[in-house]
Amino acid sequence: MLTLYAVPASLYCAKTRLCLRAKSLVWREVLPVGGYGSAEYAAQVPGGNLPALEHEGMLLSDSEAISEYLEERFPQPAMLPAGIQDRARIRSCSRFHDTRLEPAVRTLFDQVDPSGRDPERVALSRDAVVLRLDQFGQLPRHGPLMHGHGLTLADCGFPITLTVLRVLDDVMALNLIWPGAISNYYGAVRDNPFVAAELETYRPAIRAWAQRAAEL
Ligand SMILES: N[C@@H](CCC(=O)N[C@@H](CS)C(=O)NCC(=O)O)C(=O)O
Repeated sequence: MLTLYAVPASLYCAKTRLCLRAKSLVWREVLPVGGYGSAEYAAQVPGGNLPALEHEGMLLSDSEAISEYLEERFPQPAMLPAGIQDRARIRSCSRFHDTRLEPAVRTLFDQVDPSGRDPERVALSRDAVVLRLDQFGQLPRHGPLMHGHGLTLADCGFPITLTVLRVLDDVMALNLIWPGAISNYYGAVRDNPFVAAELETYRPAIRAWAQRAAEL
């Protein structure tokens, strides 16, 4: 049995859920013991971060480590290409998501509430997001998705973060203009049935979070 520790509005939990869906796995989803940020959960998962996956007596955290574990433990359908260099490229793109794009988007989170918003910080965050979107548009992509037409490990984080960005843009009126390559990618990846299924539940969760934070 696979157990996913997750909360509905968490971006990295949605990324991991998408990987589970793409592998057609069955999993049980539970809230972190004692609640998000609790000492009980931190005692169970050092660092206290979400998501975490429990499987066959092992508890693993970090979405990237979890994805790679799922790929090795459940190799079909493959979510890494066959060639060594293509596999490396996909891993590199996925790391770009986790270490470049998403952290830039995350700097907007504490600015959603208009009562505590600092226009200078929003402008800096917006510039950082624009830079990362531009860089994302230049990543080597071999097909409409990161590699061909099927989902790879690198296609799990981007559709989630782009959806979060759309919601934030809407709530905070950021007026972002995406590079054409990103709009094309987002259109193509949302056509994937696993992405569509995940976004059907994730989009309302992140929208509700943003609207609550903005007190709309
Ligand atoms: N690199 C980690 C990042 C995970 C992450 O930032 N998770 C957030 C929820 S979306 C979290 O747990 N934040 C609270 C914390 O780190 O204590 C991953 O890929 O799993």
